[in-house]
Order: sequence, then structure tokens, then C-alpha cells
Amino acid sequence: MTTAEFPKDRQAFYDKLTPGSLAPLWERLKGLVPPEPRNKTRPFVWPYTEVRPLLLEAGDLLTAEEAERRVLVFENPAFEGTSRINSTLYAGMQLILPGETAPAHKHAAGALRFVLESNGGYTTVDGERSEMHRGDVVITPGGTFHDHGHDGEGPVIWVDALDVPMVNFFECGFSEELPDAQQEITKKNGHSTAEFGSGMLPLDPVSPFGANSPVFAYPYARSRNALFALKESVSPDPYLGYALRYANPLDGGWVMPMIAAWLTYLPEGFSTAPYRATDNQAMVVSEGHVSIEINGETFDLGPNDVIALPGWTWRTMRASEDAVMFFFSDRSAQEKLGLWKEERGNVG
Ligand code: GTQ
Repeated sequence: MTTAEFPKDRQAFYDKLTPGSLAPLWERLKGLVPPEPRNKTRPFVWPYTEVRPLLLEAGDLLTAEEAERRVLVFENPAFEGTSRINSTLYAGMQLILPGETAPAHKHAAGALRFVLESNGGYTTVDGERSEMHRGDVVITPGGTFHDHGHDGEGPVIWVDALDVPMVNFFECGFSEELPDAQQEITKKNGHSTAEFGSGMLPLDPVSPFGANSPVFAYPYARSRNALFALKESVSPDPYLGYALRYANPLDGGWVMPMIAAWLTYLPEGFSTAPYRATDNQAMVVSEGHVSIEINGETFDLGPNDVIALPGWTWRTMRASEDAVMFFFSDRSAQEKLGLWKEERGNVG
């Protein structure tokens, strides 16, 4: 018998299933287990020249205290109303003005910051203050109290990346506010780096924050120097350029359990070969200009511009001048679940 003989009977049957909360798998199977990922993330650019003035306008509208977190969310056009930059990650741009405090709270989700402008900004995590400078990466492990402040001049602006969508997918989101706006400082600045981040480790290290790096701050000057030093001795990877990742010194793993982050340097005139991987990424340009071709569409980016990058989509990048880029993605989570996969095209 052919399928065509039964369409009506089938629909009648399906109608009988619905009230009992049943569904026919054979109508759904192809969608549930696609032959390869069909990533919904739209490649999309947020130019800093457009976002920064709006963020400063928000600064006239309400204080950081009022807002709790004064952030413009990068909301991917494919996921309107869901506060996601891509399929699995939240990202936004946060503003602290001189003298302000973003009050102490904690949440199950982990946060990672990439600092764009800061002359006097800081964040306090678990009793330790980390000063923020342009290009620094500062992490807030899930479950740790954190507050932000600003003792200096001018706006402090950074990009936030949080694993909120994944935490909420698992329905494991808890949060709490501290009654005091600022938590008590119990450690000297630089403590986490002294204990875990100088190339030395305690003789019997116990991870204070589970699968998170015990180091709160990764200074830009050090990361950048490392990248540029590579160029002196080795040629760039054809697919990745020069790239170094933010590592957990205790196990060599990614900096956070669900967010991976790395810094890429593409020398002037360098083009990467076609590459795709399953992780859902986003990128912030730190220095220079780069064009990214995604599935035949080209996006041009300059300093502080942010782009959402769909997973499993062929991509090439070209730097018209020396470019440094900060990437973050869910690769850390995908690898732990045994899901992450990459594919490399032909070197042209
Ligand atoms: O700085 O703690 O962009 O809790 C979103 C949620 C930043 C933060 C965000 C947050 C924070």
C-alpha cells in the first residue's frame, strides 16, 4: 500500500493522540535527528559606533544601582525576545559610570567579561577585587557573589558573556542578592593570580570554583604579548591564524565549564582557509579591521564591533590590517558532552 492512500485516516489518528499528550515520532524524526546541524543563529554585527551612544543614553536614563545591571543585550534577530546572541549564549554590553556600583548578587550562570573601556573600573568576586583594563578578561564563576564599581573617570564599558540560556535550558537557575550593595573585601588584589596564575600552583591544589578557572583576571597586555611573540618564530595556522585560549591552570581546560574563550591574531593581509565547527560563537574585535565571510556573505568589522557567528557554517576571515579578536563560544560545554566537531576545508 502507498502512503497516499491513508492521509485522512492518519490525521484522524493523530487527532486522537493529541488529547492524551502523545505524538507520532515518524512525523518528527527527521527534525529531531537532522543529518547535520541546522543552526538557527543569524550572523549579525553590532557596530560599536551604534551601540556605544545608546548605552551612554541608558546611562542618562537610570543608574547602575537602579538597573542592577545596566546592559544592552545583544539579541540575535533569530531569537527575538529571548536574550540570546546565538543559540546557546547570552551576551550584552554593560556600562558603569564614575562613582556607581552595580550591586552584589550571585547566580548559577557563569559570566565572562571582555573589557572595552576602563579607567578605574573593577569587579569584585568572592571577596577579591580585580581592576579592569581594556582587553582584560575577567570571570565570575557561577554561584559567586559579584559587584562592579568605578573609581576613575569616563565610562567603563565591557562585553558580558553568560551561559544563562544553557543554565535555563536545564532549568537550574538560582539567584540571590546580597543585602549590602558591595561585598566585603577579604583578599588583596591579585590574590587569585598569585595563588594559581603565575605559572606556579599550590602543592595540593583544591579547585575553589569547581570546573571554573581559579584565576579571575587575564590581563590583555600579557595575552597580547604572547600572541605577537608567536609570530616571531612560527607561521600562523591556516585556519585559525595565531590563536591562544584562556586556560584553567588546574586542568588545562577551558576558562569556564560552559564558556570557552580565546584570542586570535591575524597579521595584515592574512586570510584564513574555510573552517567550521559545531560551537556557537561570538566575537569582539579588539584591534584592527577584519572581514568575515559566512556562507558567501561578507561582514566588515572594526574595533569593539561584535558579531554573532552561527555554528557549523563555513567561514573565512581576512585582516586588512593587523587584527586581534576575542572569541567566546559554548565549545567548553559541547566538549564535555562529547558533541563538539570541526571540519577544515582546502587551503587555497
Ligand atoms: O554583571 O552580573 O549582562 O548578572 C547579565 C546578567 C551581567 C552581571 C549581565 C548579570 C550580569
